[in-house]
Amino acid sequence: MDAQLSTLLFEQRRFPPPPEFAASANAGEALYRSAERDHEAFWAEQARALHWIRPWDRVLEWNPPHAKWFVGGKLNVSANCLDRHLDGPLRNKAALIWEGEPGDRRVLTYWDLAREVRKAANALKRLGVGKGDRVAIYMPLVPEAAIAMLACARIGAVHSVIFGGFSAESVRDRVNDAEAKVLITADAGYRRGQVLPLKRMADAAMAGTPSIRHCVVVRRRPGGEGDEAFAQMTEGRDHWWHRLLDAESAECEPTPVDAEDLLFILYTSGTTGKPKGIVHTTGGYLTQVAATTRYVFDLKPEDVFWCTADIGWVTGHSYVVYGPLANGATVLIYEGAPDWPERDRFWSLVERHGVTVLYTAPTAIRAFMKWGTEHPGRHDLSSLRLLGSVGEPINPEAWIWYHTHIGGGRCPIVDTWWQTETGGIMITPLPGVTTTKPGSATTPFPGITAELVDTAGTVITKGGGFLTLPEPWPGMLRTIYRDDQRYRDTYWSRFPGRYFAGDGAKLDEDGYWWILGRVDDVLNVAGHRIGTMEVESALVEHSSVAEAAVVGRAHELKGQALAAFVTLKDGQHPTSELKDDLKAHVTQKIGAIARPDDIFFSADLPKTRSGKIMRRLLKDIAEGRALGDTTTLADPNVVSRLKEMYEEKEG
Ligand code: 7RM
Repeated sequence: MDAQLSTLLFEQRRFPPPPEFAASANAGEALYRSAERDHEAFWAEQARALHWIRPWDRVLEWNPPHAKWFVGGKLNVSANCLDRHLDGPLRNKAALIWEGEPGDRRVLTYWDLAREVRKAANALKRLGVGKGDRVAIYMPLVPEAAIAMLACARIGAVHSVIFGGFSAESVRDRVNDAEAKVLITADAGYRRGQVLPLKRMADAAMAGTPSIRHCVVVRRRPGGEGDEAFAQMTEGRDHWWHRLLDAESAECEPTPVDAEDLLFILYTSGTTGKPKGIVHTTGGYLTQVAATTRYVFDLKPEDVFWCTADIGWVTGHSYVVYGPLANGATVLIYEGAPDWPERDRFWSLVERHGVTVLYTAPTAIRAFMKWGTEHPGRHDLSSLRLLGSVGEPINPEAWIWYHTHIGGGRCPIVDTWWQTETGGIMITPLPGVTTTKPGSATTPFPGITAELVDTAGTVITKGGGFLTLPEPWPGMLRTIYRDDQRYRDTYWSRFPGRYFAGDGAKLDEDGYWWILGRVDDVLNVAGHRIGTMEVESALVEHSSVAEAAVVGRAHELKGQALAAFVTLKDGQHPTSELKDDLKAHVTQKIGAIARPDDIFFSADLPKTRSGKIMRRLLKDIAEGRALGDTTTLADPNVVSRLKEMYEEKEG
């Protein structure tokens, strides 16, 4: 952290808002001033921009650590994202522009999207899904994924989207934790030219999910129905999406939902092996994502907004689906990889669809830097007017590269800090208002309070410390699904009375935030949160493994990479085949995003006398550094042997 701190301290470049941008920006200085006067009144004003079926009685009820926003209010999220746009000029506007990886394209207007959502909602009702029931969505990035989410919202059902890259076992565990009644999937998805057999994975998951009564299958492959290799349909349980929808009417009244009713559960990694079901409710969440979309991305009627996240992550929920559609925006969605078929795919998409606002992750930007400027250079990117970054700290070099080679030096960059738990953007510049500094997420969004504290929990105003949120905010998680104790323990116990985000940060002399990354056992690999414990538990489930310790090491492109130190059971031999087998095992248990980059076999792991694995030393080894304090080790020889082994591998 110290090395990071000192490099950031040298960052002196300043980027004031371009005057032309400021002249027509959605946000102005006044937004901060009105929010400063009264946070609750500010959020109530933002909530009034939505359509409410019944107004709220009270803006906020705060019984720490539980908040209720817009108490007594009733609304429907799908009506806010669709119906209210149908009476005016947005009726025939493109809501979703979709491109599949193989190059197939579809455009759905607001009218089209509303029709499909209503039909899907009717189909879900027919399958017995009612208000409060959970529906799991395990899909590639196709329009039906967004339609499925909005259809759940329309009938007050709770969705749990499970990233299409997760393994059957991850799907099973998430479905079981939420006791989902219905699973919506697709026969397949496309990634880097490969066909991912999603339905086959869903079948493997459903072998162990007693709560699932029905499975709905979107036909993604042309002519895919009847291709048994991709979708074997179980009579009575499985249904083709297109057949169900064909039989439904396009009339479906939105179900009035309480502001505090659940909108979705989204599972995220924590410091233990078991993912946490983050619970988001309706009124506050929609208020925050709609307001942040409007002011942070400055959306105008003619914009084409492309947030490159998958809907399996919170960024896809808040800034592919709910925030932009609540604002009547045109959203681009792209199914596949950035380097398929060539490394210029993103730039060809920007050019072809005239993307104006692009929101992506530092890991992608670093990959683009490595691939070279010739790829964006081949395309006309002059439609772009604003760029965003999210998911991990963006290093100043990547920021400058993004600004220069993608933004043509003219586009402001919004570096947005937030989490699955916060629901929406929390710390960010406002384009047209904030002077940015490369590498800093700048200051809290209006109506949000962030405070830096030291290890004792005392608020500090400069230097390094822990990022905490002392006040409730509308989009905050309400609890962990069916585990309120874990909610209290995880977020509210380290610094009593404050939400602790798990991130270390620094405040500079201008009050700007520099987020340094996770300080707990959660890694950030290519913008995705992975709990080291999750990977360790997957490894020890392998029949050859006795013990495993997983640490993150700095990685040029991914931010962090996973290094696993593994002790084998007696009689097992450390071979390179076994390494491959262990990597495949983790992929099967969790998914490819958790696949370890390095595996080291070791007869012992460095432990304290009380038996705790000293991950700090393993990290020193994995990063090729001199070992830190080793005085508490039970057997110092263990680390020196490991270090030698590591250096041999390097040499
Ligand atoms: C939106 C999302 C959350 C964690 C968070 C941070 C890191 C996210 C930034 C960032 C520095 C940023 N949700 N993080 N955005 N770090 N600057 N702009 O990523 O739940 O998956 O991850 O990601 O560590 O705690 S998430």
